[in-house]
Amino acid sequence: MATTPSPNTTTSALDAGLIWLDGQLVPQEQATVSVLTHALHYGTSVFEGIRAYETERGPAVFRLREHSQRLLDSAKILGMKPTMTVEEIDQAILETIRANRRKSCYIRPLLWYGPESLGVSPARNLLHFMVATLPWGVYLGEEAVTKGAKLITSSWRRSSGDIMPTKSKAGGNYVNSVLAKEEALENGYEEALLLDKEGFVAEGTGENVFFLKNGTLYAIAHSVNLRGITRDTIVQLARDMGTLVENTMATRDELYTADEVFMTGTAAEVTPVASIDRRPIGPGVAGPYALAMRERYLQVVSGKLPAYDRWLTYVGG
Ligand code: PPE
Repeated sequence: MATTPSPNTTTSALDAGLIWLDGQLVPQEQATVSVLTHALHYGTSVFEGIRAYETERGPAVFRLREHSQRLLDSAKILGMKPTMTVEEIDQAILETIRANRRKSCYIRPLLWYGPESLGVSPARNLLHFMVATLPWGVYLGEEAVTKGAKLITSSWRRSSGDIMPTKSKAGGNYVNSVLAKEEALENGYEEALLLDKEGFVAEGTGENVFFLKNGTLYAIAHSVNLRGITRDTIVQLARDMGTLVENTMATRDELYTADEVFMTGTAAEVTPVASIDRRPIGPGVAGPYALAMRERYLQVVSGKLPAYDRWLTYVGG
């Protein structure tokens, strides 16, 4: 009989080191779950994506409290009842970074229903919590950052709010993103642009979208997209730089004729867009505003601009 490696013993290409699991730090190999885990069958998990950056005062987590709060909000939307406070989530994250002596990392906290019962209702399932820290570089590849990413409008629409709770970073929601991402990559693009069911631009598979036209920066308005923490950061940085910023709905053709388009997210940071549906955006290269904004963002997250120090939580040792 062919042997399939047990999912619990498969070695992972990821190097998470020590993982916080239900109140203690355990080696990655021991941080495993049952195949009867409710979340594995029904997508009943909520997660966050957070980054810590190297600064002159050691590693610092960017907008930690907002991410921990959004994790709790995501759980609330699903009707989960975590017993942890926002402070306890912050502390678990900081402790995991310290235990792994990370200088910079991507942080993935996850809350999920366990294997205590099978069936759609999670009424008898316990909530579990983990935090993993991973070394992670640029999200959409170096080339996307320097030359601009190539986007394709997805044949998959972003789920609407009456079908999926799109303001929750729920595991199940990401099937939509996985389908769109695979389709884009298989067709030779770096990222998908997802429209909502009315045809308005929603977001990327893991990023919010901005465009620049005649000196005004337009942030795609909140609808079925995630309330991005990076989006909020960029809006504030742009206003502080004297840029006029507006929230707007937009159809895909409005992006085609923008001077610049860029995407934002914890993983993607600020990623310029070179083309959408094979149409060059502006001259078809990474735009100067997006590149300047990326530079500014990287200065802020690494503690180089004291005016934004309030967004940094120093990990300490
Ligand atoms: N939209 C979606 C659908 C999304 O997943 C993210 C984050 C954003 C917008 C931007 O949100 P914020 O990080 O708060 O600015 N995507 C996370 C997961 C990426 C992944 O591949 O996994 C992230 O960037 O960490």
